[in-house]
Amino acid sequence: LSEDSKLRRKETLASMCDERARMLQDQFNVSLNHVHALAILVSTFYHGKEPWALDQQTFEDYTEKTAFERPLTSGVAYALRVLHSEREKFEKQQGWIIRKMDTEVQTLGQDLVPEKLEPAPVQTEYAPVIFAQKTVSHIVSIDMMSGKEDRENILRARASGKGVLTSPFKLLKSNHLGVVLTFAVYNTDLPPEATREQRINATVGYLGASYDVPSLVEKLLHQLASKQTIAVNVYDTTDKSAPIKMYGDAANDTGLPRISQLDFGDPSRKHEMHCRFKQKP
Ligand code: WA2
Repeated sequence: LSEDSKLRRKETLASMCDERARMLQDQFNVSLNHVHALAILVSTFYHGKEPWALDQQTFEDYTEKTAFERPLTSGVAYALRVLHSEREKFEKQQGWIIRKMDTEVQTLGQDLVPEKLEPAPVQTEYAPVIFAQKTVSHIVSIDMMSGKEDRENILRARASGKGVLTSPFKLLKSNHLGVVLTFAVYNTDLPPEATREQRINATVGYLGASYDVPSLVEKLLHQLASKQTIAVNVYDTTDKSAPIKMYGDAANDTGLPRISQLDFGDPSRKHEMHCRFKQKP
């Protein structure tokens, strides 16, 4: 292969990879903005109104009809902040008890029902899901603070006021790695310069979206009809020494990959797309 065609091949790969990375990033950003808007909707119609102008059925209908606004998401849900002192009253009111997240039960039983889960052990506070899009109805009543990744996200979201992302982990009722995006919902309009303390105190709940990354990236790349040409991998590279593969098959080695940066809006997480030609020239 001449130096010239080698260079051209490299440039082609770079532009294809950049295009795919940009598409993925843009679609993620679109859905992030809509999840943010949903958090404001909950704040307005649930916490801002007496009596409540939002219930599970309304949330379900609304989120189904607006699902097209949140590309790449597999579902959205709202978890309420419940202090231990309010637990008994809350459970009576709901007619169900707060359950502990159990990844074993959740992935083994495809017909998972929350009734199979243990009651949440005593904690100072909980984050049970009270509203869910139909696609993730299996997480209603589960304490999101009882899952490691969800808990970290909740704590980071409410202290920062920003949308935050988990590292990749196995979502409930899914066999793939996914990520969760969380926005805190506050009971007052906080000034932009509010302290962490003020934010934590004003927190009333958490609006989250789950992303089943492999199936959603697959769908996206499918639209581009280049799957025979290039192999795409997506990594969480937050820990540079231990990247986590979120999408793609084992690399069939055809030389160095093109690496395109991905920005999913949470500065404490880093992501990259790696692209390779599937065939040697
Ligand atoms: N949503 C869907 N599947 C999951 C999951 C989750 N979290 N965690 C594990 N599997 C209600 O941040 C608040 C959604 C968590 C939001």
